[in-house]
Amino acid sequence: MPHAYIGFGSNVGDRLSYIRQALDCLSGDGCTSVVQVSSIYETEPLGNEEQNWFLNGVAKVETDVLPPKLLAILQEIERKLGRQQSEHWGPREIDLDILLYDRFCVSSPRLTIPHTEMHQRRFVLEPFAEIAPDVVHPIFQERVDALLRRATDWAIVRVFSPPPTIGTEC
Ligand code: A4P
Ligand code: MG
Repeated sequence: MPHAYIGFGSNVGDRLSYIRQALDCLSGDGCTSVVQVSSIYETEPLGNEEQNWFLNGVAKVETDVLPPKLLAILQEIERKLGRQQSEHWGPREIDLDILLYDRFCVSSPRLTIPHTEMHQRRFVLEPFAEIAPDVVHPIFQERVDALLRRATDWAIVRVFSPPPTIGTEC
C-alpha cells in the first residue's frame, strides 16, 4: 500500500487538542491509517511573524487512495475541526499538508507534491528527520536528514511533547 507523509500544524486555541483530533480523524477515516507520528515541536512562525507560535509535526500514513482524494480527506478534516478560511500563511486551527506520497511528483494549482516549501522549512524537516531520516526527496534526490543539515531557515524549532497516542475517535 502507498505511504505518504503529512505535515501538520496549529497555532490557534488548544493547539495540541486540534492536532490529536486531526490525527484521530485521519486514522479513523477507513482509507488511511497513521503508521508513525513524530514528537510535537513548538516552532517560531515563518512568513507572518505577528502570530502565535505553532505546534508542528509529521505523520507517516498508509493509504489506499490516490493523492487528490487524500487531499480531499485532509481538507474535510480541516473543515470539521473548524478551520476558517484564513489569510495565506496566517493563523489556523489546523493545517494538513501532503509532503510526500511515495516517490510521486505532481504539479498543479490544486496540488503540488512534494510540497513546494518542505525542503527549506526547519519546522517540517526536524520532525520529518526524526521519523524518516532516510526518505529521499524525489526531485532533489537528497535524504531528509541531508536537507535538514543544509536548511538555511534558522527560525526556532524545539521539542514540545512526545508523539501523541493515536485513537480512532472522530
Ligand atoms: N495545495 C497544493 N499542494 C498541496 C499539498 N501538497 N498539500 C493547495 C496540501 N495542500 C496543497 O492551502 C492552500 C491550497 O494549497 C489548498 O487549497 C490546496 O489545494 P491552505 O492550507 O488552504 O492555505 P495555506 O496553508 O495558507 O497556504 P500554504 O501555501 O499551504 O501555506 P503553508 O505552506 O501551509 O504555510 N510557520 C510555522 N512555524 N509553522 C507552520 O506550520 N505554516 C504556514 C503556512 C506559514 N508559517 C508557518 C507554518
Ligand atoms: Mg496548507
